[in-house]
Amino acid sequence: MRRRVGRAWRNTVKDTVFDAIAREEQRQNNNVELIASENFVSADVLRAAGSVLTNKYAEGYPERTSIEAFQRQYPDYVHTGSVGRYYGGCENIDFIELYARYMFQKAFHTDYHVNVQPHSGSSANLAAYMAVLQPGDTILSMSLDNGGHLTHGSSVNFSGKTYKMVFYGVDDNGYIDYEDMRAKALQCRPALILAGASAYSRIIDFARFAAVAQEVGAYFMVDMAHIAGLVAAGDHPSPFGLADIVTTTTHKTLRGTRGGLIFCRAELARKVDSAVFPGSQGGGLQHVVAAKAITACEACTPEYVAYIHRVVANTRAMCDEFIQMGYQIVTGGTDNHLFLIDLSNTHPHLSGRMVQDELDRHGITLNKNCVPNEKRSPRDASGVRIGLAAMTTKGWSEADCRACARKIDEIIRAM
Ligand code: DSN
Repeated sequence: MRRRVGRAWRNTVKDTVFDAIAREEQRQNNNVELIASENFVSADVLRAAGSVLTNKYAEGYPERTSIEAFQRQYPDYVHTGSVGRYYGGCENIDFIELYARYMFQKAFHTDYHVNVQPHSGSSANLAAYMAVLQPGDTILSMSLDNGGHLTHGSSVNFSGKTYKMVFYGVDDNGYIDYEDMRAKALQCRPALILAGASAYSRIIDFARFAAVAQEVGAYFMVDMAHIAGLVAAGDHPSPFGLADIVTTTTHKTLRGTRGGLIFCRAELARKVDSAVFPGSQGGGLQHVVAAKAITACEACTPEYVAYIHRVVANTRAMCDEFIQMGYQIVTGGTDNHLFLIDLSNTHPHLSGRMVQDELDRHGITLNKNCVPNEKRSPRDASGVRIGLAAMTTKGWSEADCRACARKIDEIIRAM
């Protein structure tokens, strides 16, 4: 009897979690999701992420015997980087990890070395810096309030605490100020120049960054987390061939499991591998690595490429509707999957946070965002960021996006 009570209690406790998961599933099904960094994964990605691979420890990298077996099946696979696991029983894990690498090379049309183990984008950036920099070295990156990312040198993040940061930003029109970036590079002689952003709606000119990096003798790193899907689909110029290191998450436009990746030139492969393990992580999350492999397979399909084309078209359509209604858009438009509405001139009585909260009450989810020359605190912000990757996965058309813009305007006008 006591045992049954115990089991019942345990089930009630578990149900508390499963009930909350069910509620979140319902929220995701019912809400309009406009957060530019979110997406909805396929059933196959979920299946791999929820698989028994979570039971396996696999510190290290595929064994030589596994690599040879893999190459017999996939003769065009060229192995780079570290070799050898610290645990037995890794033959299936090895195959999946090698397949993930192989398929990501195909997805991005690159022969760069791929490390598929970073647990997140932050972990990927941490390991990428560790691979080529010493504490105190200078990084030149885009400032957070101009669209950069926390791990690109924010003073409250490990990056800003470990390295000396110099920032470039955007010009008066909201575009990256390449001249300013070059001037700062010549002045501070950084060890690494970083391109990439989490709130920038225009094409990033990687070739221009690479030229400056070469001029000052710096490593060139690209964090393509937001635009990875567009790079894979050919809707944004590729950083491969220009950057020494490319990091990304796998869960934004790439539409995969939550996680990170590092690509690098072959000569940096061992440095990058050892910065991930044992440098900054222990055992890989091998169920997540399997889900990444599925993500890579999906990114290689014509259906995925067509999806990304629709994301770009949908984003333009919604942005255009806002412009026609008189909203101020940073840079005046978008080339990718997101855009930023600047409320500071058109709606000075509203903060981004107020708009975010009011839209939440109407089942529309987005996030407040700082705008260039921000006057409010980041907690309030003067803008909102809108992305269409998730709703395009749900099947939205350009007409749906325009209708949603009008609905948002109706809600904002009533505030
Ligand atoms: N937090 C993510 C975003 O929303 O862009 C970046 O890591």
